[in-house]
Amino acid sequence: MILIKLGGSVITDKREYRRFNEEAVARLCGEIAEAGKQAVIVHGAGSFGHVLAKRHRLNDGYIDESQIPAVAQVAYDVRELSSMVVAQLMKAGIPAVSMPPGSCMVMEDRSLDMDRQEVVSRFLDKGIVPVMFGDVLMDRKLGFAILSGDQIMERLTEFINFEKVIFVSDIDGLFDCDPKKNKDAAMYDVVTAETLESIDAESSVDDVTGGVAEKMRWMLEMSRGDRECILINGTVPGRLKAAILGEDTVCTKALGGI
Ligand code: IP8
Repeated sequence: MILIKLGGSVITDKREYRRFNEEAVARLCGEIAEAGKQAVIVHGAGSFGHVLAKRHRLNDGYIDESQIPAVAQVAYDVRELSSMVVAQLMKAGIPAVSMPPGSCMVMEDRSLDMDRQEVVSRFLDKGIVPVMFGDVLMDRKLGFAILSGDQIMERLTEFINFEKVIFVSDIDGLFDCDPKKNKDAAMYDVVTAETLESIDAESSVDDVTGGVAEKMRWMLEMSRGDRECILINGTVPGRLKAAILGEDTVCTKALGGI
């Protein structure tokens, strides 16, 4: 069983409100189908979630009534996005069901309250792929808040024994500094707890490196036990399928946990 996160930067155009990257999603769903392994899919919100969530400060929780229509609009937009992702999965021959987290879960001070996953396992038992996504959730303390796809991933790994976790983004992997600003930036093929220690030592002098350390820590946390956590560039055809099948491809692999 594999856990795949389709990042918002790949499935949407982040620069434009509600712009769906249909072509990329169709290809990625085709790659998942061709690889033929059972999967749970989580996707990001991209421009279907972040634009309005930021404008109306939804992650700060309830401030005033003016935010309420935006809560409903974001919930609507990310459900539409999820339906479009599911439509592409089904076109590729994968039976899939969208499970909106905000419709069945709550948060407590931005922490997801998910104590069981019966519904996920029952879908999986019948060969149906559950699709979850970053959403706006009711929050016991804050009124409402934003749940990221990454938070769902973390919780799912506590319940299900995934052999592999794959993050599909629009970059080739993790770099030691920003590759857009520094042509000498080097990509990590493999990261372990030792790599993180060496980065941590430098992060106090470099913000970008600090950001890399954060991502690395996150990937390592997801790679406990025998599980690999892989970051790939989903804008390049073939890499997702190769990563699912365990074939050689350009990526960063986190191993061994922390
Ligand atoms: O794209 C964010 O989820 P993410 C969810 O996985 C919303 O960070 C609604 C902005």
